[in-house]
Parts: sequence; structure tokens; C-alpha cells
Amino acid sequence: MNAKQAAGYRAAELVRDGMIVGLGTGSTAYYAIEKIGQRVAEGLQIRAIATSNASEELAESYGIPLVPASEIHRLDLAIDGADEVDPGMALIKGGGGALLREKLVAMHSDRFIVIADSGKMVSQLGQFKLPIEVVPFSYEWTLGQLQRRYDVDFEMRTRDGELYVTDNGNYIVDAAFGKIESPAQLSHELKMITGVVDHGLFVDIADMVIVGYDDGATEVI
Ligand code: ABF
Repeated sequence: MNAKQAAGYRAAELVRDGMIVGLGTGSTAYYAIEKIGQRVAEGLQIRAIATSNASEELAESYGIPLVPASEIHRLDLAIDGADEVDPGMALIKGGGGALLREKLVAMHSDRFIVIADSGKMVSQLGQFKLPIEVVPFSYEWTLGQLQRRYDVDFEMRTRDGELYVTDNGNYIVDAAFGKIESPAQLSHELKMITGVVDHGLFVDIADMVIVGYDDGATEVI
């Protein structure tokens, strides 16, 4: 069992009958969805909301019952990966381009469980480029505001030579902050910039981090 699988499987064991569960996105969340799918096949009774089209398709392939966000007010538990985790459980997420739905699901869940291989643990956020979701209209103006405000490199995310489009129809700018002194302050500042929808800083949102190690061991933070 590899580190991602160990973390994902352990988190999946926290799911109980009757829960409404948020399903994350990425290669670690893949394993959580796999284990939840196995448990559903054994009779686990849950409903779920996926944080991306990819995770929605994966959940459907395992027969995990999905529910539209419009039909529920809160989730009991959300399980999702991360790109970086600091000692205070602040996160950088969004490397997979799903940050907006991930943050909405995480913030509307009673418990938000982060699953990560040990390589994601950092002393300070920022080495991983911070994904920022921006609206397509006048994105060049939004990019210009960011460049004028912060002396770091901003790069529009592309896929196959075209601008990457999120499941929500927006673009992603990846920001090379290097080190982020105050994730809380930067999180607030970025949200104030017109044209920015949201970003990959998750501050004071995670309730638990399950770290997976290459020997299959896990540690709860
Ligand atoms: C997702 O998990 C994203 O927010 C994040 O980028 C990704 C981590 O990727 P992986 O689990 O594949 O390492 O939630």
C-alpha cells in the first residue's frame, strides 16, 4: 500500500451510514473514493457530492449515490487532498484545478479531513505555486492587478496549448510566491481583487490531516 492509498483508505473508514460525504479531487482522493465505493458495495448507506467532474465520474463508476448540492444544506464529512500542508493545517490546494468546488464543499462540511502523502507536509506554504481562479472576462486586467500588487511571477495555466478552463468555466493563474508569510492575510487580500473568484489557500478550514507514509503507515494531525 503506497502513502496516498494509506491516507485515503484510512479517511474512508471515518464514513458512517447515513452521512452526506464530500468527495475530493486528485490522486489521493482517488483512493478515498475507491474505498468508499467498496464499502458502498458492502452496504454502506451514504449520499455524496463530488468536487469535480472527474470525481463525479469516479464516484458513479463505484455506484456511490450522488446528491445535488441544491438538495442539502450541510455535509457531515468531506475528504480531500492537498498540494501543501503547513504545521497549522493551512493548505495550498487547487493543483488539480478544482479549488472552488473543493473550498465550497469543505466550508459546508461539519468535518473536513485532508489526506496527504508525507511529501506534502511543509514548514511554510508557498513553494507550490498558488492557484488563483479568475473569471475569463477581462482576465488580462485581473492578471495585471495581481502583477502590480505582488512582485512574483504569475502564469496563466494552460492545457494542450489553450488556457485551462475549470469545471466552473473560469481560468487559473498560478502564482509563484515562494514563501507565504501570512496565509490568512494573503487569502483575504486576494479575495478583495475584482476578477478573482477564489484561490487555493485554505486557512482555518481543515479539521484533521491524515498523513500517509511509503510503508503504508498513517499519522493523524
Ligand atoms: C486536490 O488534491 C487538489 O486541491 C490538490 O491539488 C490535489 C492534490 O493532488 P494529489 O492528491 O493528486 O497529490 O484536492
